[in-house]
Amino acid sequence: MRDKLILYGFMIGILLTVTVQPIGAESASGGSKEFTLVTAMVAEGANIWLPSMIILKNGEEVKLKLRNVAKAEHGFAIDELGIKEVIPVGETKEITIKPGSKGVLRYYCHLHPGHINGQLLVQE
Ligand SMILES: [Cu+2]
Repeated sequence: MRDKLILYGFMIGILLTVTVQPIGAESASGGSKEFTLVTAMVAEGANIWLPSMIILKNGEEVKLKLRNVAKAEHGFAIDELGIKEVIPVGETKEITIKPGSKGVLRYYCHLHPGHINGQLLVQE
């Protein structure tokens, strides 16, 4: 009986390990990178996109899934790449980016000046 319980506990542990995927993790499917970014409020009136930093290679095509779980619509903009999206409450928007030069690009919400910026670090 005790051995069975231990076995069940072990199996549940394996299930959790396999199904829980960290937010922002790159996907291994198809060889292309994919990140999920989620809106989060870190303090009253202070919103961020999580993760707040993404590192990728120059010329690499990356899919970003922008999930807005906040109670208001938020924007997602990267000036250097000509990206300016508005994500309604509860929705997810998929965009593909392909940076053409290395450096640090900021991503931010163009709707709320108080929204804290994130950084896209593009490496050689
Ligand atoms: Cu915002």
